[in-house]
Amino acid sequence: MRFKLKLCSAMWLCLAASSGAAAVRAADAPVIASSTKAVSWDEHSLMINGHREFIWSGEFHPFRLPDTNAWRDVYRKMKASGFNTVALYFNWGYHSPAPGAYDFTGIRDMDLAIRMAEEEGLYVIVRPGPYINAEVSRGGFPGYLARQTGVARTMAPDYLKEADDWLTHINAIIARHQISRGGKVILYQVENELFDTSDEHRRYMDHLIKKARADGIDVPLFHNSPNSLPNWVPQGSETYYTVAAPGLDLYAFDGYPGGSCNEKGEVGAHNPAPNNGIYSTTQPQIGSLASPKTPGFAAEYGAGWFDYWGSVGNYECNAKRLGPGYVRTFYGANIINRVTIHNIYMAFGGTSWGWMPASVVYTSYDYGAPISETRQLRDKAYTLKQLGQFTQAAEPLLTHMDKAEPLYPTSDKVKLYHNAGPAGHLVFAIHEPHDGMGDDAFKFRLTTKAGSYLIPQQGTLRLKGQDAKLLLADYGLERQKLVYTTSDLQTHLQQGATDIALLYGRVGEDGETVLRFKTKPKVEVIEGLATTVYDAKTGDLRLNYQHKGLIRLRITGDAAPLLLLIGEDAETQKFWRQETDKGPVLQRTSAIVKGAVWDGERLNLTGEGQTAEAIEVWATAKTLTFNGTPLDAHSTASGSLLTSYLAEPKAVVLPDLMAAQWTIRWDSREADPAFDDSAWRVADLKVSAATVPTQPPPGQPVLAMSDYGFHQGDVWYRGRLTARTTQKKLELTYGGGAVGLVQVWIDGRFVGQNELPGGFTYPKIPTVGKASFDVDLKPGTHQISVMVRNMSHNWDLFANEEHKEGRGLISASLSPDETQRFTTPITWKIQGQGETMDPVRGTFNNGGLYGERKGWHLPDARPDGWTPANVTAAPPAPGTYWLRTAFKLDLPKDVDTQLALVFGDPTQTKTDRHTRVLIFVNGWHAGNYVSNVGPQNTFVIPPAFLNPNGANTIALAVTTDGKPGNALEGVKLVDMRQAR
Ligand code: IPT
Repeated sequence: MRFKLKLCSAMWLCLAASSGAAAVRAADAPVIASSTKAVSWDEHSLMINGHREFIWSGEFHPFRLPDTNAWRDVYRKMKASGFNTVALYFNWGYHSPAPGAYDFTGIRDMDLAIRMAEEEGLYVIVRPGPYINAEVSRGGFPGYLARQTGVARTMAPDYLKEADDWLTHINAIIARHQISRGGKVILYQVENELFDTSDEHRRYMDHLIKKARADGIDVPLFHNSPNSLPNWVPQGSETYYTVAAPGLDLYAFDGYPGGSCNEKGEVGAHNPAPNNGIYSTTQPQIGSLASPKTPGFAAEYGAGWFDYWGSVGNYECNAKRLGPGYVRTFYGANIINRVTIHNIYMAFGGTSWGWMPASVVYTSYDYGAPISETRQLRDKAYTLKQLGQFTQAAEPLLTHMDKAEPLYPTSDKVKLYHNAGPAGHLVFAIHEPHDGMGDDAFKFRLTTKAGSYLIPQQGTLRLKGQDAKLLLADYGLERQKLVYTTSDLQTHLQQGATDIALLYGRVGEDGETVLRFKTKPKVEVIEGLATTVYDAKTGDLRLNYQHKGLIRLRITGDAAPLLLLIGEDAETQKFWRQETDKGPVLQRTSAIVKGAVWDGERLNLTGEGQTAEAIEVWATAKTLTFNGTPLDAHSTASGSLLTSYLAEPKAVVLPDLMAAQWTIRWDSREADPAFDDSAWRVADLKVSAATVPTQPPPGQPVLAMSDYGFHQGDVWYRGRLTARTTQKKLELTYGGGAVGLVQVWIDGRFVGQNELPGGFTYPKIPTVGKASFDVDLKPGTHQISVMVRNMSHNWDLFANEEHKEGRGLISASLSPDETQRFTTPITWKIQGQGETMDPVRGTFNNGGLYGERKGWHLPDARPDGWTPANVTAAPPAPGTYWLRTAFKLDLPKDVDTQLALVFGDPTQTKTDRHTRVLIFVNGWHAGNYVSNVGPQNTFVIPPAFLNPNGANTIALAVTTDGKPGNALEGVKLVDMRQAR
């Protein structure tokens, strides 16, 4: 059967796929014994070494942060924000420039990427492909696959040979980090979003599953079904709708139901949060219902969205659309739907530097994620922290609960979901419909072992705007009995004799919390306002309050004394929690606390602050330090230590690049008829491995760059021809990706250029262009030079070989005029960036510009041949010229200073200048600027690209048609973020 995607958000996916295959029953392949005991599961949750765990994960791509120190910063910020797991894609093409050649050193050290996550206390979900999509060029395939005739992601022998080689390499690294061998890798993803479930793809999946097992992968295997489709479930769970993959252990789905901002940069109407598990009512059923014996598992759940060339710059907007309200409603819905393995995409997006980005995106992959490209925590990171701490504190309940009696709110604008398990009850309150934005007050009757209540008994319980609440009842709050609360729980812990609990709610909203005591407890209000009523008959202590500031109560009853902290969001979002050798510790500060380690009685905190910050610490410590600085603390009535930390980031003095000495050097030498191309490869292939639309026309040689082993950036062609009659028309077909460019010279004269537009890829924007030039070639021999800027290769989302669409020239026809189509034969030579790589910076760093081939981008490029320049002066000629400057930095030590390069006016997303720049910082290709397309003109420089205390170089390869109006705008070095 075939079914259309019904569940898609308002995105390009809706246009896309339908399942191609019949539902499969038994498969031909034998079932392979699944995981070792280290990771087991049932329908409720994963169990790690027998212990139920709520997997609260975020996605991170080490290849988008070419700075191994910064990896640790991201991991620590993730941990601090409440994540207990990181999911990592590995990008095959990033490691392998040529068949059989692999590099896992330096920034490509994936053993280190996993090891660091382990050191920071995160579980690891690995996603090695071979195909990953991820908005990277060719979806992670190496360039050389574009030379293969076998169809990728099938059993084609040429493809499988290389795919297996990749897996052998990456699996060896993964295998030794598995939890079964003392590491923290708990789950392994096979392939990525294989929409089509044809027999061929099932054989391919089966092959990959067996390959993983043969390589020693013993943790559970899963596949991420696109768009919540119920495909690729474990064998035995297949239904009329679903396709099984024998040997897969878990079913997982991907979903981006939150949508994205519109083309005008407006947040737009919110989508309703779907039920992705036990409350799903859609057919086919998704989430835990598609696979009733495995835990609900969101392998990717939107935490932002990518942005495209020519947009209005939507990252900040997407961060807002998928902001705190989205986090509470959509992720909250997942929690009540028992999605207990929850990975958000992305936790930190990063930078698609060099030629890494796929055609659908530009350099910044900020994604509107909770951790921005500058490694700043956005608002929603703090909402995620509240939820993350909750999933860990309430883990026994969340990982073992089932649907309980339906609840009926007094308002039909509110919907309540009710789960219960051995550890208590969970009520999820959300608007009805789920995208409701009203101000809806409600009450509801809840009956648990602890009694039957009309909630709230006093004050108002409401949902206002995009909001949802996760409410607990009949719940063991450490040594206390919680009857119910209309506040959300953030965390609870024990410190010696004392229990501490942290509750929160929207500012100004009423809250009601009922605790149970045998005898009347003593209630001290340390700070804030709360009323208490004790009912000796029931033993209920009812607290009523407004969520405003931070209320502090000490309640001393028959169990341990309880410090109850109840705050508005902004207050409880300042709380950080770490697990230490001596149990959990808690801090309250607007600085970020990333770690807490004991040294005897001294607690050493690490983190980062941006201003002077108060720090309040709950720990049985005598003394405190923060980043090594001793803190002068005094104890408070709340049983905490209060101190302050002077973050005091020193003002950074950055060089004014516009006042610096620049030099210039001409690049496009290949345009000169006298240029020596004797060493270049003759373009003489007859058949291209490129997909059909980009085959050369009959009689012409293959020109597509990949067939000659050139894979990214700029590629040059030099042709020779003899015209019998006057030639009037030159027509070129070229593959450039979104925003691609072709420039043409004949006999040394510039003929013109053609640019492909930016835009959103689905519905598809052109990635192959046609350019037509009027020429006037008299009979005789001529020389023609063509430069194609290949902005990137397509992905292969639908496994249809799109990644092989040709790049560079596809065809070139020179004819006497429009009507006479006889084409003068041209013999071509080609030159570009081959299947080699800069041993440090990698294969995506460079294309094939003359200057790149000669190393002009490198910091040690020789000064001869460069002359003094004015950066904003008119371009010397059509083509490419280089601008270079050297500057010194003296950044303060132990301050994390994040710099960026800004072109022109950062408040404008595009200009009318047709100016393009390849940006090199100390030889590292930091990004691509296209002034007339935009939106990006601020380029975050990964810290490791810079020498913070010493000499640095910037080299800009500027490409224009030579018109004075297309001169480069100014360029500045700016400080984006400082923390110490
Ligand atoms: C899903 C991919 O698995 C992931 O690699 C990335 O491309 C993400 O989308 C979008 O950023 S594909 C899914 C949306 C069909």
